[in-house]
Amino acid sequence: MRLFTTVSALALAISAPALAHEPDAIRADGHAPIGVMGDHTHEAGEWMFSYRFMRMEMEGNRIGTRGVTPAEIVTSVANVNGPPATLRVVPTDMTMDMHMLGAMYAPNDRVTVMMMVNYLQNEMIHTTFAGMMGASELGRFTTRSEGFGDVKLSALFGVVDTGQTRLNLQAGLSLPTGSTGERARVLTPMGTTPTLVMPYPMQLGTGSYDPMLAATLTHQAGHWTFGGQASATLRVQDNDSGYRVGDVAHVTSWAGWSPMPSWAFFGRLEARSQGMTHGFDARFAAPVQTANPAFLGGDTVLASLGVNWVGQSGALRGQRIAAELSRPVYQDLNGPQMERDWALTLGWQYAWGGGQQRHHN
Ligand SMILES: [Cu+2]
Repeated sequence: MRLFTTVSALALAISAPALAHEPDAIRADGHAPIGVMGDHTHEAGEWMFSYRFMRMEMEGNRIGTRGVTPAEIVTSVANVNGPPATLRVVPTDMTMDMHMLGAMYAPNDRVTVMMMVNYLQNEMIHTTFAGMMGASELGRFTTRSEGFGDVKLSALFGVVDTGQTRLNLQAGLSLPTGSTGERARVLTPMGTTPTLVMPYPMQLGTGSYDPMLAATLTHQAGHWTFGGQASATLRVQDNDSGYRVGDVAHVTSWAGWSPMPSWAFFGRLEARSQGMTHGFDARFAAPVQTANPAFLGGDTVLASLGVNWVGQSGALRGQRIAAELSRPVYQDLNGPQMERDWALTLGWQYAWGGGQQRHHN
């Protein structure tokens, strides 16, 4: 009985409407974990500027759900660009750094427009195997690509907003501003080092106008917040290089706990499915898996932990800082393909203008 009383008192203390006593408080859980885009809208006249940095590490390879070694790849996987009959070069590590600048503006309470500009830095480490067959290592080399990616424009429509429950729909377009012709020096199985156009994963853009659609539902209940988002990016046209990157379907859901308005802690699951690349770019003629359009895409499930902080007073009021770390829990890849290891996203967001920052409460 005493335990029950204690638990009740504790529950009451936790669920006490502390937030209601601070009508001016800005809630950290008013935004989704930083890895989610387009989760919230703004009120008429409000602007938001954001910067996100994401580092993603990939290490090792798999075919489907099974890990494969470089030696196994170069002795068993056919080279569609042959001869040689099998692949001779294997990527082993990749680091992707993405700097994302975002701007949001709400011309009215119903519509928020959003623009995102990415600057990408990719690095891929490869092992080259000597000659036309066998698994004798010749050497290693690293390729790099860097530059602006595809600019994304979209509009968010607030469909439901009860204060606690919100639903928004997003429609957008990814513009082909990122290069599809990045080159790098490689080490061939014959020991030569020509400069070639790099295969699909090292290019900075898709080369096509890609429509994007999303729906996001969030619900706040006391110190808890729940959210879910489903989105799709469609590749509806071949690019000038003769190929079309696979469509992406994506769902994610999260739960957040906010012990006080300034802080929110999140757990999130994310599933992503990408189709194979269609068509073929004849410039990518190397005996490496990344030059085969059938070895792109697959299904991935990620689990993430995140934290949001928002300043309440003075110059820090409305400044948001957030971090999210993700690890894959399931990967079924059209492979051989490099597998994800971990990703870290850091972000800063600031909104101003408008009225009482209704959507940031
Ligand atoms: Cu915003």
